Order: sequence, then structure tokens, then C-alpha cells
Amino acid sequence: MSKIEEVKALVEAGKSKKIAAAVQEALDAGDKAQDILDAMVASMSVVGDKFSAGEIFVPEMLIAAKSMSKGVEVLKPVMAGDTSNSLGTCIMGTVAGDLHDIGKNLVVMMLESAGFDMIDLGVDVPAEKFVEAIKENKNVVLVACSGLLTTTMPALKEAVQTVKAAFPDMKVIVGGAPVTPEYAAEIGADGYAPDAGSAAVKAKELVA
Ligand code: B12
Repeated sequence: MSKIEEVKALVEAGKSKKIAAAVQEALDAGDKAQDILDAMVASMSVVGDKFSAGEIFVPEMLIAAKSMSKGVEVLKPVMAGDTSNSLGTCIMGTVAGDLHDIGKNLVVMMLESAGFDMIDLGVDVPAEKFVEAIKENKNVVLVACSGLLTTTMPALKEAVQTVKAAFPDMKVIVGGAPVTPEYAAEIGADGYAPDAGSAAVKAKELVA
């Protein structure tokens, strides 16, 4: 088994204690950080499919998520870019009722690498909290909202519309597995991206 396949298998099996060493070994063996990340994201899809099929349950999803987060910690310094030129502050959070944060954390990492000063509000963030954070922080140029459940898509809409009502010119980007470009446009967001890499490209475009 290649090192990268080992990482993939460890995430799927939720072996959080072994993952950091395995990711480091994959890096040492010459695997690219992006390829290791893609492998871990693919593992989470497998985990999601197993959950849909009733083969695993919430606790197994949770330990797989914990493993992935530990792997991402090792990749973070490797993937970080030159952040000497700040593009401004970005407020990010997962919307109300939603506890998924792996995707959000990856977007935070990529936007930070792209040059944004990131304020991460965490998960289950009520719409008004995004507005408070804009008021409390300097030079906020972008709000990024994540939503992973079809049931929290209305909360995504509320977040965008609450921010826009308070700050009509504030740029808002949304994303998460159930979100489509059409839905993003429908709820009044300025941008959408399907993954963390393209989120950074889109975010830069929005504030240019
Ligand atoms: C891990 C996981 C959990 C963990 C989360 C732990 C954590 N710390 O995040 C736990 C166990 C807590 C969990 C709970 C639940 N989950 Co869950 N979970 C998952 C799983 C397996 C992986 C999610 C993930 O991390 N993916 C990997 C990351 C990298 O991908 P991502 O999140 O999509 O993010 C990328 C893009 O979407 C994008 N992106 C994300 N956010 C943003 C934001 C912006 C601005 C932009 C531009 C881009 C962007 O960039 C990211 C990086 O590339 C998915 C299955 C799946 N295939 O997604 C189910 C899944 C999302 N969960 C699901 C469900 C049903 C639940 C529960 C309701 C289960 C239950 N019965 O309790 C609860 C809900 C809890 C809650 N209130 O939030 C369903 C959702 C179905 C639906 N259509 O709504 C899924 C799809 C599983 C399934 N196949 O049924 N879950």
C-alpha cells in the first residue's frame, strides 16, 4: 500500500492517533500536500456513502472527521502561502443548526494562504453573529458561509440576507456540498465555489 493509500484507509477507519505520522510519512515520501488532502476528502465521501447505506452511524462519521482534522493539521504549514500582503478581513462560519466544519476549516486555510485575515466564528453560527463580527472587526471585506445539510440551506439564505440587509455592499461567498451556483445566486450571494481551492480564487476575484 502506498503512503497516500495508507492515509486514506486510516481516515476511513477513523484511526486518529496514527494519522499525523502517516501524513508526515507521505510528505516525506514525496507525495504532494494537495494529493494527500484530495485523498482524505475522498475518504470522507466514502464515509458519507457508508452512512447513507446504513453501514456506519454518527459516531463512526465523527471519528473519521476527527482523523481528517488531525491530518489537515500536519498539512497546514506545508500548504500555507505568503500572507504578507493582506487582502482584508474575512469572517467565516458554518451556519445555524449545522455542525460540519471540515470543509469550512479547509476554506479558512486556503483563504488565509491567499492573503485574507481570517476570523473563524466556528459552527452553528446564527445570522446576526456574522453581522456582529463585521462590526467588531476592522477592514472586513468578505463574509464566507458554509452549509452542509439540505436542512440548513434556509439558514444559509438567512445568513446572506441578514448580512446584506445590514451591509448592502459586503461581499458574501457561500459553499458546501448541497449548495449550487444557482442556489447561491437565488439567495443573493455574490459568489459560490465548489471546493477550498476555487474558493480562494473566487474570494480574491470578489474583493479585487
Ligand atoms: C463528517 C460528517 C459528519 C460529522 C461532522 C464532523 C465535523 N467536525 O465536521 C458529524 C458526525 C458531526 C455529522 C453529523 C451529521 N451529519 Co454529516 N457528514 C459528514 C460527512 C461524512 C463528511 C463531511 C465532510 O467533512 N466532507 C469533507 C469536506 C472537505 O467536504 P465539504 O464539507 O463538502 O467541504 C468542501 C466544499 O463543500 C467546499 N465548501 C464547504 N464550505 C464552504 C464554504 C464556502 C464559502 C465555499 C466557497 C466553499 C465551501 O469546500 C470544502 C473543501 O473543499 C458527510 C458526507 C459527505 N460526503 O460530505 C456527511 C453528511 C454531510 N452528513 C449528513 C447528515 C444527515 C448528518 C446528520 C443529520 C446525521 C444525524 N442523523 O445526526 C448530522 C447533523 C449534525 C448537524 N446538526 O450538523 C448527510 C447530509 C445529507 C443532506 N443532504 O443533508 C451527509 C451528506 C451524509 C450522507 N450521505 O447522508 N456529519
